[in-house]
Amino acid sequence: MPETHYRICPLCEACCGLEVKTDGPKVVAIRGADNDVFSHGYLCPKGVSLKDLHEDPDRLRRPLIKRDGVFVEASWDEAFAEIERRLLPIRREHGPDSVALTIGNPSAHKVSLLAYIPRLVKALATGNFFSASTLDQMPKQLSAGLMFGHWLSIPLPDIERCDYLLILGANPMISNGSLWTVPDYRGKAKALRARGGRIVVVDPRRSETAAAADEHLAIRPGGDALLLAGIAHTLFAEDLVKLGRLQAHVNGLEEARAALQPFAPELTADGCGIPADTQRRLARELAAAPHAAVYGRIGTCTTRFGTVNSWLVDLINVLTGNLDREGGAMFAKAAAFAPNTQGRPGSGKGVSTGRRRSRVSGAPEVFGELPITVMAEEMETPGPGQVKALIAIASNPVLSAPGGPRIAKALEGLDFMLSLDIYVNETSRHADVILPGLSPLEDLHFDVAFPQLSHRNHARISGPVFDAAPGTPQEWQTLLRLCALLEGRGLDVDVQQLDDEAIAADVQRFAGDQAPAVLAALRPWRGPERLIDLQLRMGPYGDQFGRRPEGLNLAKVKAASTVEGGGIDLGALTPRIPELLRTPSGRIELAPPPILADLAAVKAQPAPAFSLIGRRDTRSGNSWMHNLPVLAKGPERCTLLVNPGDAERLGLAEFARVRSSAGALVARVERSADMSPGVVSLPHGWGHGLDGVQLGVARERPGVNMNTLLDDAARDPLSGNAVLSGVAVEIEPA
Ligand SMILES: Nc1nc2c(c(=O)[nH]1)N[C@H]1C(S)=C(S)[C@@H](COP(=O)(O)OP(=O)(O)OC[C@H]3O[C@@H](n4cnc5c(=O)[nH]c(N)nc54)[C@H](O)[C@@H]3O)O[C@H]1N2
Ligand SMILES: Nc1nc2c(c(=O)[nH]1)N[C@H]1C(S)=C(S)[C@@H](COP(=O)(O)OP(=O)(O)OC[C@H]3O[C@@H](n4cnc5c(=O)[nH]c(N)nc54)[C@H](O)[C@@H]3O)O[C@H]1N2
Ligand code: SF4
Ligand SMILES: [Mo]
Repeated sequence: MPETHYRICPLCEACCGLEVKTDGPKVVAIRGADNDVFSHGYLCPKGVSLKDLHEDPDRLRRPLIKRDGVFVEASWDEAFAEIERRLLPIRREHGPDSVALTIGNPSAHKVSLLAYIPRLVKALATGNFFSASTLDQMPKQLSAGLMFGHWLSIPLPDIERCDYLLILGANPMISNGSLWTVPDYRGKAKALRARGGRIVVVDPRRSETAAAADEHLAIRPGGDALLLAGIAHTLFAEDLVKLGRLQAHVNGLEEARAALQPFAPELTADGCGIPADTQRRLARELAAAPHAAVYGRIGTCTTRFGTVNSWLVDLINVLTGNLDREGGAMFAKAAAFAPNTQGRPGSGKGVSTGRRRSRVSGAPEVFGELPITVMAEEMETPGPGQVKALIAIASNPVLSAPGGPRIAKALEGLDFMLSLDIYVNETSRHADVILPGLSPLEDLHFDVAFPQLSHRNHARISGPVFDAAPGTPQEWQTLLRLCALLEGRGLDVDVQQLDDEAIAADVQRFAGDQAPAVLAALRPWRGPERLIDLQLRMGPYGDQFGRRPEGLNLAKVKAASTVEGGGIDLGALTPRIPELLRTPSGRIELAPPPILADLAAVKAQPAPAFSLIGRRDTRSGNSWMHNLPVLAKGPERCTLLVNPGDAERLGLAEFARVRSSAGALVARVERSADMSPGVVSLPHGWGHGLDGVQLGVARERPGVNMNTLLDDAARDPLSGNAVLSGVAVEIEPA
């Protein structure tokens, strides 16, 4: 019987609502759900690939245990017994820090993982906690935490009401947005320009987003701090600062002014490659536009001054009166799980970092995490506190982090490694046990993180399209079982009971003496659904367990999230300051001391012969979607983009050797007039040709791992984020 299902796509931050047509156990078609209140029918080729992912014969369906170097299928009970036998003695003998944890990108898209990983973190109690955040957005989290009091209070462009958008280091036309959940950026950008607005894109490459904008400024890689400081300097120098409503809610304006004094555009121009008069013009245009927003992403985060950049972006939004104003850079108000809607409104504890440091390099902890680029050295370096075992959840650092070969070697040296993953890939091939997750089509989907970053407020949920094979646990059940093992409760646990205990503790924290009544009200639900119901009902739109009967609860959101309904629209973003703030002062901190101290270190760097930058393409998702036929077809994508003049001068033909201080590789050359002279680009997430990788499709065109060229010691010292862009390389024909 043909059936039509509604399903939210878990493959990127756009969170599109999809319509999945099935016939029995087969997926017949996937398209955008026209009735989705948020994505209105938009989808990209990756959404369609959920069919291939579901059917992929290489996708793991059963646990694997490595015996004599070879993976063999095992039952879930056997796999947990192996974990108990091998992992627990290591922890007992060497202490909690000896077991590291690393969390990868897909975790952010799965309620089954994201809502339950905190329980594992607590049970493990390890100081060696790593994630993809330090390859990505940690600088933005830190600047937002220092300025607004919580690391998830991140402003994003209100694109539908904005008429001047300055984008730095982001390519939403391809990435579909990041820390900015904005399905169909292309359509929204077009509409912005059609109503007379203007988009300016700052990028060393004429990216797809730059090509579709009014103006492209080819910055020198790593030059954003100079450019942004030049703009902020001009706002002060030309008396263009107008805080408007925010006047009463800021601290540190004079400190910020003084710190930016040395950055006159005439002095920053050479270092960033953007002429002084252009910098001044940008400042004036931002100040004059009725509704303007500055947005910076990966290209601004993954550099030495990632935190300074992230702060400058929001500082400029404040100085031009555009922060928290319609059409400017605003804050979402999520229906559930949003820390900035919980606790006392208007002030809070704020954030702190550096409460401890990594053992080998002394890198400071940020929000409980250490930089993922210190993970290998913590495994390699003997002594008390050495990492002897690893739990990797949806994480592929061998391809996604700098120094992949070093990481692979360090993993080989571990006494035990457990992967929660759906493939035997570059990282999980090193595991002793692999526990698979489900196909997304077998999974419940509710976005925990991205409604906190969405350009419009909404509440949606989607249920499984297919039942999982009998006896296959959902990932939250796997995590709870792991927690029980670590807590010494053994193998024979009742997962349902573990879940009941966990929720009871949550409810106690939230509801105090109302806890028994709240627990009773949640009774129809189990697992993540119960957590979601709790969060929705206590959230800013919630029914408050009956005190606001017209409010939201899970049953209502479910009923509205169907092929016919596509969720609940909660409206355009609304101003949230001061209510959102959780700084101790109850104000926006414009001049956080650690950031001002690092700003003083910003200066022009000598230009290398060539700078290497990254890129993403439509049919990729970091390191793991290259095994899906619908995405893998078409021209080769792992190519080195080189400016045609540079290619000519170097005499490059089909292949080039790329060398850095960290490594070397040979890549296929693609000449591109979109590249600035002296800048070359390679995508990340490739290099599938390693021994033991069981990815039949991806191995046919494995590509090369650009992260072998990156130095794992290069970090933003404030956030611990890796430097992934603007790396000096030499190029020669090969
Ligand atoms: N040079 C360079 N490197 C980069 C970047 C860059 O721009 N340039 N970008 C960085 C960024 S932003 C990020 S986020 C990281 C991403 O790097 P990672 O966090 O390592 O994420 P992925 O590469 O997406 O790998 C995801 C892993 O999760 C597995 N997986 C997929 N779905 C599931 C599931 O449902 N359950 C489980 N348990 N596992 C699953 C996949 O098989 C894969 O092993 O890469 C970073 N690396
Ligand atoms: N199709 C696809 N979509 C994805 C992903 C994917 O792998 N494929 N990954 C997802 C993930 S995990 C993330 S975090 C997001 C990231 O989403 P985005 O932040 O939009 O990431 P990119 O597409 O890598 O765009 C970064 C841009 O920064 C530019 N850049 C590089 N160095 C510099 C610099 O020094 N200064 C400036 N101003 N620009 C610079 C690059 O040329 C590039 O165009 O994308 C997500 N969406
Ligand atoms: S844009 Fe992102 S969320 Fe939308 S269909 Fe593509 S991968 Fe899925
Ligand atoms: Mo990312």
